[in-house]
Amino acid sequence: MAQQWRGVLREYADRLNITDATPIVTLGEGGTPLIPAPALSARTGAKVWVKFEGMNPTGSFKDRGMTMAISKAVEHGAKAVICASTGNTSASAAAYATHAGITAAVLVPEGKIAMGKLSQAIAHNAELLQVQGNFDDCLDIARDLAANYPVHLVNSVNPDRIEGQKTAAFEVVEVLGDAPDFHFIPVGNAGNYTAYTRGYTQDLEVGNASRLPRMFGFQAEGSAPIVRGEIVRHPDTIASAIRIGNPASWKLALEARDATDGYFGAIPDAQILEAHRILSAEVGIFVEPASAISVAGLLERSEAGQIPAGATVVLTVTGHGLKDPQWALRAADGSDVKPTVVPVDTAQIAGVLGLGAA
Ligand code: AN7
Repeated sequence: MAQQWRGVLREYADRLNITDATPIVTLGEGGTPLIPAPALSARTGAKVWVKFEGMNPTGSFKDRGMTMAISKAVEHGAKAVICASTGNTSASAAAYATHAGITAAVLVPEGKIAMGKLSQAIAHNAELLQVQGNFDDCLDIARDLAANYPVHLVNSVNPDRIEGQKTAAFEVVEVLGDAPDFHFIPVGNAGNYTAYTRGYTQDLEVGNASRLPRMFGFQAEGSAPIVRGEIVRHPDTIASAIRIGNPASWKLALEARDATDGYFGAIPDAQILEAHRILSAEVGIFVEPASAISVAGLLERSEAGQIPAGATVVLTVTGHGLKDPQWALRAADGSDVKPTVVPVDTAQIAGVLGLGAA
């Protein structure tokens, strides 16, 4: 019988901070596809690959960090975990906590998280509270609660999260045989940007890779504190996952940028949605808007002449399109997409489809 993928803690046990005493809480996360994207290669002249993190058990990259954070929480005897979230962390925390038989409390900004993510957290039995504030307010409160009450914090300020998330870089290096030249990634709290840099650095140190990729991170223009160099009090973007004005891993991300000759850029919402359409319609990968910013960032940097022909480029797309599917039903001009309605009639349908005569 073939053995199935065992989740990132077991697959990478020798490279992670775990011991035989760590109870492994897994839903089989990781092992996600690295997909060649000929349409993006044709547009840019680079060799473009997409790391599709929507293929994780709860539909986002958060599962890599959550298997680690919840396993460690259980190892330390935690009965309850807490997180603030723009949606994906809450869905992941809820799923892993309930699998482990402990409670997840999640704080989300009221009315500002995608329906799919809200449904997931509730389905997985989280104590979900909608806070009348933004994500940054939620994170402040979650930190406060964890510092003063018997509840374990599983936001990415918890180093176990970053530790688990670095496994995505290991997978990229295994498939390509080396690190890519460039790695493009969405940035909210900048935890994942930091995690990939750690993973690639570890691969370089042990000789699995010969170089570090240049780490290129992108924030939405209305929510771009790292690019602007100051906290954004009222962050705003349709990419709700990265609507974050005061990133938790800000300092670590700047260190990672400097270590990799990296870059942070800001992308307007209209370009995020255009990239979302290109990735869905030309590559066949459906993501949530925040994830499409990797594609938008590549197109912008390529047009700016910053991506040499033939460079190997990996784009991480962080969350599945089914979490926040409404954007596909909006056309480039902003109008609603209305699928054509037809009668039960083969000849008429053939006509509408332009199939010619039978
Ligand atoms: C799809 O769920 O912060 O820069 O609370 O859901 O590591 O924060 C989500 C972040 C990118 C940004 N893409 O990653 C949360 C949360 C998607 C995301 C990010 C998030 P970080």
